[in-house]
Amino acid sequence: MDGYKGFLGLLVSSLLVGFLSVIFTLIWVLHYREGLGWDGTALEFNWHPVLMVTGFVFIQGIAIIVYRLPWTWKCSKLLMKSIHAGLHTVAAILVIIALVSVFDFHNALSIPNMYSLHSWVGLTVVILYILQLLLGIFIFLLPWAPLSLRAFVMPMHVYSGLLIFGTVIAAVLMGVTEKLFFALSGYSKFPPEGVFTNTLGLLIVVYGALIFWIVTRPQWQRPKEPNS
Ligand code: ASC
Repeated sequence: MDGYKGFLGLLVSSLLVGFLSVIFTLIWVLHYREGLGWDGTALEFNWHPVLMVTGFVFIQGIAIIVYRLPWTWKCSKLLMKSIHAGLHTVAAILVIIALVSVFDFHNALSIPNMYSLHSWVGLTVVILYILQLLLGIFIFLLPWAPLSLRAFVMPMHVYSGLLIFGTVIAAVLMGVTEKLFFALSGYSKFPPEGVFTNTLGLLIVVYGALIFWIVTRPQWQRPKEPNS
């Protein structure tokens, strides 16, 4: 177990930064904004950042690195695949609720949908995420696909997964920026909400950087079993 201590340190750091991102998002909407609700007002919109950061950033990041946890290497591959797919499924459900909240809010206030770059990148990556999840379940989790097909698709699955995760982070940063320009009249005057929310954006970038580092270290990959 090469570099186990280093792995633990990075794992704990990434979980802390990811969790802190969720807490910061909650403080943002509960303290600086109007709070949470489900009534077509800004309270309903506020679920959008909370659920996106929780599901699309934090939970997706954990789902990406589950195979890297050395103490799971003795667990069955099928169990680990189920946890990987299960966490991505939970994230996808939160993401869909987050989308409903923003469309609901727009429609209630007759705000146009899908005009911003944030919404184009965001919706594209949601569609890709759901496709990636369904393809992953059918090709890797269910027992029908032949090994040759799995081996062929695996590099694309890994590449797409990381591309999606990175693009989600870009979309979140655009969304945060967009919201601050809408909501703050004096963003350029360094108001506390602006500084706090810029910090949230940086935390999310650091979380992405840590997850990307963990998942790309060859020594922390689950040892490959023959015929799997
Ligand atoms: C799987 C699985 C793997 C890969 C491999 C293809 O379903 O458990 O380790 O696909 O077979 O590279």
